[in-house]
Amino acid sequence: MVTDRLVKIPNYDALAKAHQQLIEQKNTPVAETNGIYTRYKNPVITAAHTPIEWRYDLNAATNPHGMERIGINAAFNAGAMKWDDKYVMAVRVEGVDRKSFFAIAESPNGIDNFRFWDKPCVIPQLDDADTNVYDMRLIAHEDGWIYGIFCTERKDPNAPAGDTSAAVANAGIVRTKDLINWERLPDLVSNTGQQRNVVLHPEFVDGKYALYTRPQDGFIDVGSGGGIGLGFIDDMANPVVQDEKIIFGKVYHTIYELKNGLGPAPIKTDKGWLHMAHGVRNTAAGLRYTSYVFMTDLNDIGKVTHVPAGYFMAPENEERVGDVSNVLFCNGWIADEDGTVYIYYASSDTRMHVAVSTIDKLVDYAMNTPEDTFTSAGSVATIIKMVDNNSKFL
Ligand code: M1P
Repeated sequence: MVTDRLVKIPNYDALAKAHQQLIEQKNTPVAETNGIYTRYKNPVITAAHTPIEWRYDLNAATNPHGMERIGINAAFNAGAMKWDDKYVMAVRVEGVDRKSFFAIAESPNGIDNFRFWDKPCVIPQLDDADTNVYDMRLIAHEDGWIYGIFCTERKDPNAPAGDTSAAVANAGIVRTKDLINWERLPDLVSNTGQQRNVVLHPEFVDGKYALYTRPQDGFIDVGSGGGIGLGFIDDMANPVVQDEKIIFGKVYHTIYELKNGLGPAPIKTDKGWLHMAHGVRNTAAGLRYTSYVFMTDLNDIGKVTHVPAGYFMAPENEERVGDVSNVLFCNGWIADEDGTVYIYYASSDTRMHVAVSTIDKLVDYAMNTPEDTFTSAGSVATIIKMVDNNSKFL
């Protein structure tokens, strides 16, 4: 009996070796630190981390030139959580076809060796199918489910004829017990036209689910809307937001002048809830995205208690350049049992990085960094106060 012998593409061994080397590359902290966090040298996930078998037809009979058949453009804006003693991210992987999807990558130590699971996540579709999905926040809720809240984007049905870019963004919701099987729930129902950067609070508040929102008038522009909102939901299977109120608005001449949005779900500390968000301002070179930190009251989660002035992290060096340059975006962090916090951030809509801090340091930063005075003279007064206080040490 004659059987076809399976032969792998000729470049497979070289591809596999390079891929393995990339994944196993040891990451090291960079020397410079502001005392608040330490960046790590290498990006933790890039497009090149995606498995070879997602991209290459490995059969030499059907791919004699060993060509890449499915191109991956970027891997960024990942939600994160600790799962089964591993550091996992739900990564926004974007193909060269511009479609984003989610894929889980895990690491044994949180700083390197991130490896994608075998296949991307299969997100069940509603009657109104998603055109594009992105920026999942992973939240282990006290109800026992892990929720994935993400942006679902569809073509604007009211776009004028010929307008092929107008879109509508809303929050899509899935839940899982194993990060493999995802149950799709209805999309968020809120009073505003569009929503992005929606995040679930990890605990019930007066028996309700609490949701951080970011209402917006248009797809890119938040318009007269915007700011970080807080609303409540009785049942995640019927996600109608009630009592949505803005708890952190846009402010003139700040890093969140144009728009802002919550990053990951907040971390509970004994001093309050620690939040990471992003702020956007416009410049002659386009939009600039930086991250910032604030705290809310432990018992009144709508009450902002501490807001350090300015950004927490801004894109630096190579981070400044990518598909959408000058963007630093964080929607995932992990607080470990020993108080270490792994901050996963994307640079320029292209790749993922990690910076490491601790809950103590982040709380100290949030509570003791001077607040914005909103004027140059105020900034000068803040510095002079510091200098005067320091004079006894000089
Ligand atoms: O391109 C920068 C970011 O733009 C959007 O964020 P926001 O809704 O806050 O403006 C999102 O598309 C995000 O994915 C992207 O990183």
